[in-house]
Amino acid sequence: MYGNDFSGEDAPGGLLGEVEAAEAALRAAAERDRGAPGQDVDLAAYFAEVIDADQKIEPRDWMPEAYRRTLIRQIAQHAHSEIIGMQPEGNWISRAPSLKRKAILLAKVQDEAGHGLYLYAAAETLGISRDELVDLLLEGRQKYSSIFNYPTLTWADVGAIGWLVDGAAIVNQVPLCRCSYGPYARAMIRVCKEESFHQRQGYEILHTLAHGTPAQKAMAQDALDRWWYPSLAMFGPPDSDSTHSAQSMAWKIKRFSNDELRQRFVDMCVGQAEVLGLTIPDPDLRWNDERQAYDFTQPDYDELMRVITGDGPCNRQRMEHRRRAHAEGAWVREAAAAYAAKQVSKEKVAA
Ligand code: FAQ
Repeated sequence: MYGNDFSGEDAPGGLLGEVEAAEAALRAAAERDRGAPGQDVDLAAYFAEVIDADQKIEPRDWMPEAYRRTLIRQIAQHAHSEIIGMQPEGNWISRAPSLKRKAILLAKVQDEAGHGLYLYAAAETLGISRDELVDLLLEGRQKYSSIFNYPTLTWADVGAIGWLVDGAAIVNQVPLCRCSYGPYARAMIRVCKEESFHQRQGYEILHTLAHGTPAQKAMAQDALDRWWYPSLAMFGPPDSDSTHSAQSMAWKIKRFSNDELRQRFVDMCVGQAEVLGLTIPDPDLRWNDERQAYDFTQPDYDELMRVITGDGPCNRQRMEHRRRAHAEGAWVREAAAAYAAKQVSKEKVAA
């Protein structure tokens, strides 16, 4: 067992096997494409039929306004999370313990920027611009994942983020590869393949520390102690308090509930922690034979709500940094726009 190499029962090859199966299903759905509806078709009924048949809604298709708004909310929140998520890890680029570790971390943080880009592009297909989305984040009108409001205090935290945060992200995102909205599903396939690699690099950092000196092992354990519950909280409020789950599942945007995915994550981590020789900080964690799953202590959902509403340990710092980076990058955007305009006018002259 290494990183996310565990045998899943749902698909051969574990989570990556599921991504491949989702990719094949996506291709098959495209081949069965029903094309645009005829002129006299009831558009709402056609939308429901496409969802029922497990085909994809594409940007050209009619969709209920609430479906469009839900997708913009979720995809934008996801995109913002990737971009803000660069900060806690970026904090360690200059302090990584070796050149090799530095190069790997640099590449990983750069990948997160790429994920943000795919996701903003997917959201743009819903009729909102990237500039508008960025403004909504900067004005505090859209969210990003709670997890990125926790500080990275030691190098082991970079390992814990890879193992637990990327691990939770994959468990949450593999089902999104089967999301009913085509551009989001396609973006997720690519993101999941890369996240899987990220998870392994984090696991490898922790494995090295956990098998190093007693001080290194203690540092790894301390990181697990601090990141475990915030990682469980990433899956969102419990099903009983989840505002959007029922509708999102009916539309096949979400395929599993928050609690189902949280359980799946815990079940995946237990064996991996054993291989690391680290202890998950939950005295009530134990196998339940009847449920064929682990019983575990839930995260503190009041803390989750505090962090979501802006009162986590690093919310202000993260947003201040994002606003500063956005302002300092204005000249780059202006230069790129001026260059693009110049190219267009050159092409016009040549035509
Ligand atoms: N943080 O009704 P639900 C990553 C909000 S990417 C903040 O259950 P839903 C990669 C929720 O928006 C991590 N807010 O909502 C990486 C809603 O608020 P609203 C991001 C949260 O949408 C790794 C309210 O609570 N991943 O880590 C959170 O059905 C390393 C009620 O909740 C995604 O975004 C939270 N944890 O389910 C990058 C995946 N949980 O809008 C760098 C896509 C809930 O009504 C380094 N998103 N809320 O005011 C999803 O799957 C879903 O949106 C959920 C929430 C599952 C997060």
